[in-house]
Amino acid sequence: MYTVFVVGTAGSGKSTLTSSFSDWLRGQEQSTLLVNLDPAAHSLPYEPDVDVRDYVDYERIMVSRRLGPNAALIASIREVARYVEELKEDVNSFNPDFVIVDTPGQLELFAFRREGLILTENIGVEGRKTMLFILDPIFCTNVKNFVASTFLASSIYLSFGLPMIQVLNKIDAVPREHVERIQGWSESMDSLLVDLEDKLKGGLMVFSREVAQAVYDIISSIPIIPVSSISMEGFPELHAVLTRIVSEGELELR
Ligand SMILES: Nc1nc2c(ncn2[C@@H]2O[C@H](COP(=O)(O)OP(=O)(O)OP(=O)(O)O)[C@@H](O)[C@H]2O)c(=O)[nH]1
Ligand SMILES: [Mg+2]
Repeated sequence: MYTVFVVGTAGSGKSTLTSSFSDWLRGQEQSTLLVNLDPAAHSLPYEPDVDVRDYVDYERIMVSRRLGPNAALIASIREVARYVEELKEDVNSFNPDFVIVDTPGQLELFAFRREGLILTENIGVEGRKTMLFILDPIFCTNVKNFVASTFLASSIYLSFGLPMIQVLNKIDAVPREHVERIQGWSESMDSLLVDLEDKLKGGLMVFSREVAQAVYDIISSIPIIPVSSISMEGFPELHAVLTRIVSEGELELR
């Protein structure tokens, strides 16, 4: 059993990728279990096998405690963490090849709070987990946003300590040269530096080289795989990297 946590900023495509990557895996004869960890999800593009909404009622928490949407989500995720043993048992009882876990849209409420860590530590088998950090190319085409995204990915990596892959989603929705530009930044520090120097004006320019170096170092340990959750382009490559991480993890465990 191998567990994949799908995280990313609001609307980056976590639920759509959860749905279509699991369809793709099933097409490869891999049994796949879908877990929804988002208590506030209204409708999902897949039928979850394990669903936190069976345990926690976000709307009721919001109304009964008179909370706003984000405070209600914090309270709901706290409540979800109380059911961690039940969720763990639900998942383990299936024992599939892959478990794909969709996470809440408000990334910071999941990634930078204790409850997020409790859930990722308890769901799945130690040493057989990976996190997919979903990048939105519409946002990342701007070099400053690309840098911000990379730093966010590294903060999440530090927070959870799980192997991580950055998935550049929605590549069908942007011109091919935008995708190539983003890939270029991840493959050549000079290309990133040139575009960054062009965008950082005045006093900020003195940081360009350090920022480019830091981003380049992070990407060398958190690879970027371009995919489309609509056309499924890039899924074979994503699967290959996941498989490589699994086998490296198994070697480490021996
Ligand atoms: N063109 C295109 N659109 C996509 C792709 N993946 C997701 N989308 C669209 O992006 C929007 C957001 O997708 P979701 O899967 O709901 O994103 P999410 O990250 O789960 O959103 P939250 O849970 O609300 O944070 C939807 O309109 C999707 O149809 C993709 O690969 N290509
Ligand atoms: Mg979602």
